[in-house]
Amino acid sequence: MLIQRPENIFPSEITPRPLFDRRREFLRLSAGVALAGMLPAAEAKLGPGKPSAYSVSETPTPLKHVAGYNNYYEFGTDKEDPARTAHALRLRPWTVQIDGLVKQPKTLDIEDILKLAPLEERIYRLRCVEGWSMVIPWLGFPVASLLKQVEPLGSAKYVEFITAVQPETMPGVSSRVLDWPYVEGLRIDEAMHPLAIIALGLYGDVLPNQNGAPLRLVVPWKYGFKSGKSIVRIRLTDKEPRTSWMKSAPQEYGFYSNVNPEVDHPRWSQARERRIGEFSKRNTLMFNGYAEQVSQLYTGMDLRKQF
Ligand SMILES: Nc1nc2c(c(=O)[nH]1)N[C@H]1C(S)=C(S)[C@@H](COP(=O)(O)O)O[C@H]1N2
Ligand SMILES: [Mo]
Repeated sequence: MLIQRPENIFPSEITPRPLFDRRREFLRLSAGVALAGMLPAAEAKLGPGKPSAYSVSETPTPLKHVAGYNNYYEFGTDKEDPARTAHALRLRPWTVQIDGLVKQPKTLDIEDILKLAPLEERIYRLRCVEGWSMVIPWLGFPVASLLKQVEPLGSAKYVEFITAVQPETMPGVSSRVLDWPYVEGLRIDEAMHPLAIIALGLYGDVLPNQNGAPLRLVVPWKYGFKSGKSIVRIRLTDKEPRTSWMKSAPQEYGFYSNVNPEVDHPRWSQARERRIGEFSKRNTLMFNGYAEQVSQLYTGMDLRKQF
C-alpha cells in the first residue's frame, strides 16, 4: 500500500515553467479565455507540498480530466458544466465557521487556514459512486489539524461539513436536484483519521474552482460524494448529520458510503470502475484500496446494513 512515489512526478522536478503553463491551462479550462498576467489573488500558487507516505504510486490522472470532468451540482449536473461555469465562484472574502460541540468555536479566514499547517502532497485515488475513478495529487493537511483549533468536546461524535451556496454564481442551486446547501458528514474518528484531509490545492497549485476552491474535504476510502467542496461551516454534533444525498435517496446513499465492491448500489454493481482516461475497467478495491489503514474503524459493523 504505502509504496514510494514514482520518480517522474517528484515535486522538486516541477519547474516554474510547467507550473505556469498548467495555470494558464486551467484558467483556459475554467474561464474559456487566457487571462495571462491577470491572475487574481486566489490564483496564487501554493507550490509543491511535502511528499506523503500515504500517497499511492499510481500515475495521476491528467489535469485536463481532473479539472474538466467534475461533479459539482451547484454548477450543473453534466460532467463538463463545472469547468464551464465555476469561474464565477466568489472566492474572497471566505471564512469557515467551526462550531457546535467544541470548547473554542472559531471563524477562520481562508488566508489563515492556508497557513495553519504545512501542506503535504497526497496522491489519492478518488472513486465516484457512479463507477469512475481518478488519481489526484492533492495539496492539503489532515482534517485533524483544523479540528484541533477549536478543541472538540468529548460529547462530539460527528462532524458536519456545510458547503457554500452562492445563488448569483451557482446556476444549479435554483434547481432542486439536491437540498442545498450540500451537506456531508463523518463520524469524528473518521474525520480524525490521518488519511482524511482538507485540500487547498492540486497538481501543485490552488484548487480549480470546479474542484472545490478554496477548500474541500477529501476522504479517499469513501465514495467521492463524501468529499464536500467549497466548505463554509464545520459543525461538531452528537447526532449523525443528515446529508444531502441521504435526504435525496436514503436507500441508495448511506451515511458511511465506504467504497465496497461487495455492496452494490441498488441500481448498479460497484465491483468495477473505469479510471478516467483509460479504456478498460479495473476491479474496485475494498475501501478503495485503503483497507489496511481504515478497516479497524468499522470492526463489528455489518457493512451491508451500514453502507
Ligand atoms: N458542494 C459539492 N461537493 C461535492 C459535489 C457536489 O455536487 N457539490 N459532488 C461530489 C461528488 S459526487 C464527487 S464524485 C466529488 C468529485 O470531485 P472532483 O470533481 O474534484 O473529482 O465531489 C463531491 N463533492
Ligand atoms: Mo460522485
